[in-house]
Amino acid sequence: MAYFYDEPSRTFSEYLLLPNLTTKDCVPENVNLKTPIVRFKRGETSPLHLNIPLVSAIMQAVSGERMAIELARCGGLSFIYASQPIEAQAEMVKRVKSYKAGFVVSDSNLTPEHTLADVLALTAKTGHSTIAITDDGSPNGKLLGIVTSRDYRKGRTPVETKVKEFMTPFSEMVYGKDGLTLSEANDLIWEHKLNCLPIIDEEQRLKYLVFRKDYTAHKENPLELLDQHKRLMVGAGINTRDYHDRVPALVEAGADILCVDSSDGYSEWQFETIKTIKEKYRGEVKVGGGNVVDREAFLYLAEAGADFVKVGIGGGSICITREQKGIGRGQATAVIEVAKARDEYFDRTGIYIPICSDGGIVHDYHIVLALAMGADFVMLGRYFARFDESPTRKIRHGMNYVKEYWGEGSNRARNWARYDHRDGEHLTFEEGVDSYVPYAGKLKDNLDLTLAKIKSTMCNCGALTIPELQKKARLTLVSPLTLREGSAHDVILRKEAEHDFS
Ligand code: RVP
Repeated sequence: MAYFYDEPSRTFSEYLLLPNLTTKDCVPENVNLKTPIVRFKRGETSPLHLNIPLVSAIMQAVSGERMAIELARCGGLSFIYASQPIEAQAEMVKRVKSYKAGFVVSDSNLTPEHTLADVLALTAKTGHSTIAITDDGSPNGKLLGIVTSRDYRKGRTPVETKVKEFMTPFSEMVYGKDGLTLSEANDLIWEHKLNCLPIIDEEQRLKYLVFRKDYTAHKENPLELLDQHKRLMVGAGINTRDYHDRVPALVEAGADILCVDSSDGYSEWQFETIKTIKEKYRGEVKVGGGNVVDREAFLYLAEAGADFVKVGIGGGSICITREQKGIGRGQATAVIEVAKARDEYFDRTGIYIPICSDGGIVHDYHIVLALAMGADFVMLGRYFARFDESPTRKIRHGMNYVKEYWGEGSNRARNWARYDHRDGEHLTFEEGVDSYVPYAGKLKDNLDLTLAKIKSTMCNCGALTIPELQKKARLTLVSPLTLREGSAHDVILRKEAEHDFS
C-alpha cells in the first residue's frame, strides 16, 4: 500500500515567528548575514560563503551577467542560466569575472585627428565629458591623450580644431599601471586632484578608466562577494546531459560554484553527474544538487558528494508542475524535513551540507522563515526578475511598468534538460508559465529594504547570526483567521477611502 504522510504539507504563509528576548546589543547594525554555501567538516569553516543569504534563480529571465555583477556587489550570488549554448554561458561567466568594480572600459574614445565638433557630438551622445584619445579611437588603443570639458571653450574654440591641438597629451597625464588596486588608484586620484585616472598596460594601451565617483560607490558596497583574486564571484547552472563538456568550459571561464539545475534531483542521473564532477576535479570544483523535498533525496545527494542541496518542487511563482504532474510539497514542510536530515547527517558524519530553499518566496518575511526553518540561503526568481538588472524587457502596462518573467519549463525557455525524461531534446508539456511581474526599479534599493526587514526580524528573535536564528527560532502554525488578523482589518484604508470619496 502507498505511504501516506500524517500531516499536510505546509507553506511559509502558514507560519509565524514568536519573538524571543531582545538584548540591548541585538540591533540591526550588529546582525551578520554571512552564511556557508558549500559543505565543510565539523570544526572548520565553509570554503565558500555568501555575505547575504540570497542567490538568484538559474533562469533565463533572471540570471544574466548584469544581475550577477550587481548581486555579487551586494554580497549575494547569481547562478547564470544553463539553458543556453555552452559557449554563451561561459562568456557570461567570463564577463562577470573580468568585471572590476570601479574600473570601467572607456566608452567615449576618439583619435587626435578628430575635431572639436566630433568631441561635442560624442559628449552629447554619451553624456560623458571625459574622452580618451587613442591611436585608433578604440577603447583599448594606445593612449595618446585625454579630453575633458576643461580643455576647450564651447562657442570660442573653433569646432574644426583638431583634438591633438587641445587635448592633454600623454606626456602631461597622470596614469596608473594595470594591476593597480582600486584603493591605490584612488590615492593617485586624490593626490593629483583628478576626476579620472586612466589605467594602461605595458604597451601604453588603455585598459580602464577609474572615476572618482566610482570609488565612492565601491565604498558603499562593503559586502561585495569577492574571490581570492578580488574578482566578483559567480555561479552557473549545469544539467545532467552535457555536463562532460559544459563543466570544463565553465570552470575555465572562472565559475566559482556550479549547481545541477533540475526540477527533480532524486535521480541516478543527478547522482552520477555530481559524483563524476567531484571525482574528476578531486573536490576542487564545487557543485550543488537538487531539487529535493524530503529526507531520503537529501541523503542520496549528500552521498553523491553534493556541496549544497537545493529544496523545493512546485512552489515557484511561475511553476505549474503540481498542476501538471501532481508532484511537489509545501515549501515550508520540505525545508523543515530536509534541514532535519542535514542536521542528522552532520551529527553522524561531521559534515555540514548547506541547504537552499528555492522558490515560493512571496513576502520578505518568508526569507526569515526559510532561514529559521533551517535553510542556509534562499534562491529567488520572481523577486529578482522585477529589477532593472534582470535580462528581460521592461514594458508599459497601463499606468505602470512590468518586466517579463517566464519559467524554465515554459515553451519560451524550452529548458528540456531541467525536466529530464531522457526522451529527446524537447518538452512534451509545459511545467511553467510565461508572465509579467511589476517593475520595481534597482536591485540595490529593493535589497536594502529586504535586508533591513530580515535583520529587524532577527533582532526580534534575539539572533545576530543565521546559525543563532536557526537554533533559537520559535515558530507557530497560524489558522486562517490568525492570518486575516495579521493584515489591516476592520478599518477603512485611507487610500481606498480617498478613492471612494473623490
Ligand atoms: P520564484 O522565486 O517563486 O519565482 O521561484 C523560482 C524558482 O522556480 C526557480 O529557482 C526554480 O526552482 C523554479 N522554476 C523555474 N522555472 C520553473 C518552471 O517553469 N516550472 N520553475
